[in-house]
Amino acid sequence: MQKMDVSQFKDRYKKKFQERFAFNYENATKQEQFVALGHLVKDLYSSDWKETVDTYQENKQKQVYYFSMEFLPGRMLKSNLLNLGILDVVQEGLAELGLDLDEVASGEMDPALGNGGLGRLASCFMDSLASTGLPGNGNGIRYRYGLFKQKFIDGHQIELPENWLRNGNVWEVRRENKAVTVRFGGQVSLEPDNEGNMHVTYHNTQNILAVPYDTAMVGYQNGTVNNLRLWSAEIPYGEEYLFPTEEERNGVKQITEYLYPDDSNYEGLLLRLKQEYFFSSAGVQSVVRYFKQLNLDWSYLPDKIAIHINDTHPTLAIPELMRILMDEEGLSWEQAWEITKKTISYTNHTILQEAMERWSIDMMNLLLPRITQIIMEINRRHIEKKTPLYGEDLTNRTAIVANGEIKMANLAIIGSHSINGVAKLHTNILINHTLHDFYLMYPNKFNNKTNGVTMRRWLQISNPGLTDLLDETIGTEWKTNANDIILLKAYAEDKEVLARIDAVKLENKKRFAKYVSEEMDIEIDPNAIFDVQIKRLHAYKRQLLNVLHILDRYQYIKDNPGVDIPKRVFIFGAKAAPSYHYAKQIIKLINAIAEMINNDSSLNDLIKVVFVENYGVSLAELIIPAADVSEQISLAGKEASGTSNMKLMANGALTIATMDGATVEIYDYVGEENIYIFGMSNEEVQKLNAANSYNSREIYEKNPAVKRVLNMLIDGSIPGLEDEGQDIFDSLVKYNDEYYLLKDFDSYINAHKQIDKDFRNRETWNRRALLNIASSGPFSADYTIERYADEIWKLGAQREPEDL
Ligand code: 26M
Repeated sequence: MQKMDVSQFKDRYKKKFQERFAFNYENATKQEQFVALGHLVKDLYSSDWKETVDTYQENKQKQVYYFSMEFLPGRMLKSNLLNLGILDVVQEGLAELGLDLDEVASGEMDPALGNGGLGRLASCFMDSLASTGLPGNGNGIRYRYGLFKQKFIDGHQIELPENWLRNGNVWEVRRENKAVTVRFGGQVSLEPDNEGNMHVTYHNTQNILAVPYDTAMVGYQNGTVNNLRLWSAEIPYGEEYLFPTEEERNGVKQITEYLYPDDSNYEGLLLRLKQEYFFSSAGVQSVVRYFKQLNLDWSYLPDKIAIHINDTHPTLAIPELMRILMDEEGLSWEQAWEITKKTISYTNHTILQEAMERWSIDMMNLLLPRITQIIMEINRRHIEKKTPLYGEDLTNRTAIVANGEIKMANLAIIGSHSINGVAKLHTNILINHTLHDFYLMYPNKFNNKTNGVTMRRWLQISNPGLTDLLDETIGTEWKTNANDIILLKAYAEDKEVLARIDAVKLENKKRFAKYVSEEMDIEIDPNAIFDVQIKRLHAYKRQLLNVLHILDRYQYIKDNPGVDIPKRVFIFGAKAAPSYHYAKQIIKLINAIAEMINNDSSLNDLIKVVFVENYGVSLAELIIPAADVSEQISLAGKEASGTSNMKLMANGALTIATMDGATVEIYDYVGEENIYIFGMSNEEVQKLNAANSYNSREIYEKNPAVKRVLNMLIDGSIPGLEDEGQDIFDSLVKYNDEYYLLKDFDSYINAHKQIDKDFRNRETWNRRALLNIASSGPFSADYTIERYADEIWKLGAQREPEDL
């Protein structure tokens, strides 16, 4: 891309605005100001976009297709400006035009096409693929409505539709000429032709058009612009008559209408299955169509294409690739199977049994008869081949089909060449526990790829103050080589740098405090400890343990008026799945204690509770740079990785945590003096599970602090609670506290007491913050993606026809 100076930018912007809106930018809304800028930016990368795609094809480079049901890209304006290397020019140019970049940027909708960690990871990976210059494409669904917009009414979560396309979408390009047909329902028959080859014919299928919308994924100042392809379901042109009723027409639109808002609990719903097949099939078809243009023998497909499936949601890509290779391209089962396994790889993101996808065979058979046949045959051959080698018991435990259901994880493992976990601990649990049977069969398929985050969005864009500090102390190499951030360690004793770290944090806290004051009408002191827990609401993540600490602290302050401890602001951001009753009760509880505490002047502002509404990527960018303390307090063994832990660390927050997920690796890098570890380890949890001896009521009876705090839930101390107090109390006392909160209570409280002490010593605290920032380099998604590329996708070394 050609460089552009400030005055050139101003001219182009004025012209662009005039072209699009035919009036002056000064009188426009920020949405309009954004749209004009977005189109200008798109002009700037469009030739690189085309060139990147053409180059991959001309060089016949191996490409990876990242299939994900969810993407959470966040607003793209600043990211594109940064990656194009014109963030400063545009900021300055807009300022000279009397506009503020942040204001204009807020005119963009934040596409919430994902639930949480899994979707955000997919978007970090897209950024890293482009920024490391790797040929990687996204494949997903263009949901008409994103994840619901969260409102609090009387402290309860209310879900509103999120019409993110309301003002159009400047970044996407509709590519009707690349549309494909996806078939549902009907019957299949297998008939031999004259030469005795079997032919599959379909009858009475419902044919749906999958139309791709492409979005550029701009690499960091390297000229690479990759593609994210999201599919939308439509009635095929000229076939409207086949969908005569309103209901039938709606049925088509329905497929890509909205994102399922649940990220922890699987429900076998037909529409969800339609979504999964829809984008898997469309993606595989478009990949195969591309491969055919290369004019190579089918056996080269795995040398040119890697398909990665993000959790089991796109697993139907496996039988779909089999179907196309056999039924449409005439390959034998054996040929198709070898190619499919070599092409596909799979990431597991959870060990929670309730989140494992299983589909009823009957439902699958009605919706996808041919795909079901293929899955049954994969299963039959698997059992036939493995039983003599591993015996009946082990083999049957790995069966894809059991009890009238199809187990998607089993299909994903058997039909791929690689399965990875997302943190060392998680992978070890998969190997030794959850998927041990498969490990015995396929030890070489298993590998770990610890998650990472893009430091461009999560440091450069969201924390410009810290970015400047880094540039001025250690130079700018860290921006392309995140491990260089370790150079900051040399400044651990530099009082000036430590004071600057403090000053940057304070500025970020003021920025967030301003938001809280304006949007929530709560005044918080920027000098208080900002203690942050931001993640989906789930019992295993133990937001409730955080609440118990707050209530304990509340009691302590009530008992000791005028006590001298640092002020704390407890900051929560969390959405609950709409059907997750218990999680919604916790939301109500947090809002109720916020109401109680924030309005109690006798507390002298020593505690405040801020529960932001509608937490998502944009709010994360505001909160994370302002955090002093990062809460990563899941029950050990339950959080596969976590990624907010990495973002918060890179922004200088100190972590209070159990030894779970990738937080274990944060501990390894930053060292025990610079992190607050508490609670049971995974081994201790396993032992306690096995012993079957846990008795939460006994802790309640014997530990006075626990008793006092829990009693607050049921004795009317917290105004505004209805059933929630009793239900939550019962979950902890009567139903034996499934996630062992009470067991970890004391050590959690003690860790927080240590934080109070340590925060007082500003220099020591700032040094620890510095060491956290300096140790965050290994969590750059650039490294994660390079390991995927080298070890799973083999994007570098590929077999060429002449190598044979
Ligand atoms: C499944 C079936 C039906 C409807 C929805 C789902 C579903 C959607 C999302 C299930 C799980 C989903 O996401 C799980 C997830 O986000 N897992 C998180 O992945 C992160 C990235 O690897 C990890 O850091 C988190 O620890 C893990 O909880």
